[in-house]
Amino acid sequence: MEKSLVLIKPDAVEKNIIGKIIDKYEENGLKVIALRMETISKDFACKHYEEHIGKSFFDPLIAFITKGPLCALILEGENAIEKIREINGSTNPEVAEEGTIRKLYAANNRENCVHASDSPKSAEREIKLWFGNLNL
Ligand code: 3AN
Repeated sequence: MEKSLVLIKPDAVEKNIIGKIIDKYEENGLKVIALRMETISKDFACKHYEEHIGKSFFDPLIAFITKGPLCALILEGENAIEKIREINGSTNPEVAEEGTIRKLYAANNRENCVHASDSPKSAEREIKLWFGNLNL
């Protein structure tokens, strides 16, 4: 069984679609094993997105991800990391596959509703960052 860190970003919380998004994961056999909701600080957001420091979209990304409450979840399942990224769809909703979360609900490539770990290494780092206090 594999674990991945998922964020339901502030745009999705604002749109009242937390339930619809979690439903997509659950109906694809993924299990929610941890969940928290909060508005994160800029410092914490920079740690989460540290691989993007220096990129042109970094500052607006930090402003966006800290603008209101988000949900952080750990999902578990077979092949969870790849499966979740398929369910989420491409970063840019215009090119995302039909039926994916981003195709259905995302406004653009910044306000794109969800984040998910992109590799086992980033899943380990992100789970420790967000849920390091849990004994999983
Ligand atoms: P993904 O979340 O699809 O793995 P990353 O890791 O390349 O995408 O980018 C992290 C986040 O940065 C994206 N989810 C999105 O919110 C934002 N982002 C990525 N590329 C752009 C871009 N070209 N313009 C604006 N925001 C972007």
